[in-house]
Amino acid sequence: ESATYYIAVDLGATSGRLILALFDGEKISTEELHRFKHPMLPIADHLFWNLPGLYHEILTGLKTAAEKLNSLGAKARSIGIDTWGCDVAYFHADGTLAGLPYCYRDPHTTGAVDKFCEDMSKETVYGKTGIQFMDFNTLFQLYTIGKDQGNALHNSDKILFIPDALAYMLTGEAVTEYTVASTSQILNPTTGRLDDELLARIGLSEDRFGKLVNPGHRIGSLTPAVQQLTGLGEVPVIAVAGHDTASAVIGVPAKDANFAYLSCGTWSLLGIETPKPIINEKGFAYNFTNEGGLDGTIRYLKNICGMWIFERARTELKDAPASVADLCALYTESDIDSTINPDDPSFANPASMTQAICDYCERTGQKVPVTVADYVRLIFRSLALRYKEVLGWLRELSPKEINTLHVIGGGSLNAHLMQLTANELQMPVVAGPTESTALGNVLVQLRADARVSDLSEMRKVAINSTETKTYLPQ
Ligand code: LRH
Repeated sequence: ESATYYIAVDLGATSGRLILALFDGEKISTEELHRFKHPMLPIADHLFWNLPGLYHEILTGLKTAAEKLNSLGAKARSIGIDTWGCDVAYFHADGTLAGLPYCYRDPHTTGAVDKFCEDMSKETVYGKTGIQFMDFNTLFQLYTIGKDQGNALHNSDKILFIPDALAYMLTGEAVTEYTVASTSQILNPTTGRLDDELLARIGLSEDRFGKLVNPGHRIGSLTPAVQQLTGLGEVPVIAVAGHDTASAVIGVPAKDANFAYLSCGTWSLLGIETPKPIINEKGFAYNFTNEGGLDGTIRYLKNICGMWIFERARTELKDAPASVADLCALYTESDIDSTINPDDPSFANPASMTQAICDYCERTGQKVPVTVADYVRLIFRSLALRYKEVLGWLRELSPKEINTLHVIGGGSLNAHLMQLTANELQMPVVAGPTESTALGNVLVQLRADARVSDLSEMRKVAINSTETKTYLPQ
């Protein structure tokens, strides 16, 4: 069969990219067409996302895609968008934006879980949603801003998750894609629907959201204005697994079911894929989450604060090598034994990350890092130790045996972290692909285009499309 092209828009919390993918019937090859940073914007004492700016970057990338495709004499079969989870955008009935989306790192939700749960117990909320408690979950964001009057939430017609918001701007069609809705803590994974009682608690009803759709749904075509501006023509936008972590898990090049994954980017998401939700007391106590995946699968996982700490710290370290590889190589030049708990709230968004690390070490009676190498070693060791702890819990909770860890995302390139992780976990670590999120995005588009069938066939394509590196425990 002939080769077909797809466009993946993949937005992480610090940078975004547009990828042109070619499927030859066996494997996907990708080319990055556009990459951009998108910092959080401090406005009026809050942190916001520049959604119009993101939209503009997407249009720029789509234009580049059109030029590239024209030069190849080819057309794109579809476009898919995935982004980080939990945040939402507000729209007026006429399709215009009602204010900027709050960024999940805005501290306005600090303490929101406890406040919300004064009226509905944590057990009840967990029983309904199976979602780990984090103050920034959509439920608590909407609860927090709902208490103030006169803001975008109250003044708007529709509430859309970020991937759906961008698809809406491109097509004029409003949907709520299931995987991104699943991480909001408003959706019930057993019924697969938004929970009426939780919605009532935040004074909202289902009709404020888009129509709930599954990954693979055709949202609509680019609007005539977007077609003209980009030169792309009438290309459909497909609801892929809009939550980036869901797309990343689809892209895991796994040969059998007995694997855990670690999606290693700004966050480290460590978990397994299960056929149905696991909602029990132990999972509640360990604060594990049941997010939705493809075809009713569940991503049973835990959020670990990941490369965020490293990325933030490196911008503050004088004399730090500019290249990540050179920076990581410093690992062996320190022998500091201090470690931090990456999930300590003090690392969520401190004014200075290096200061927060030093304060933590002092508080816990450990040696304070001094050199750049100290920071590198301290951060990597702390992450590997946390992975070990969380994997131990996962093994207690998992209905299946876990014998391999697949690490996907940018962090999989970090050889020291991968080897440390294999050593701590005493398990083989299969690293790669780095762009599994974009791969998962494209795989769902392939299926919507009837070029692959089920998840196991999609994983075969993922294997064909990926080079991995295996780290054995030492
Ligand atoms: C990773 C991620 C994660 C969410 C967080 C807000 O990018 O989507 O799954 O919990 O961002």
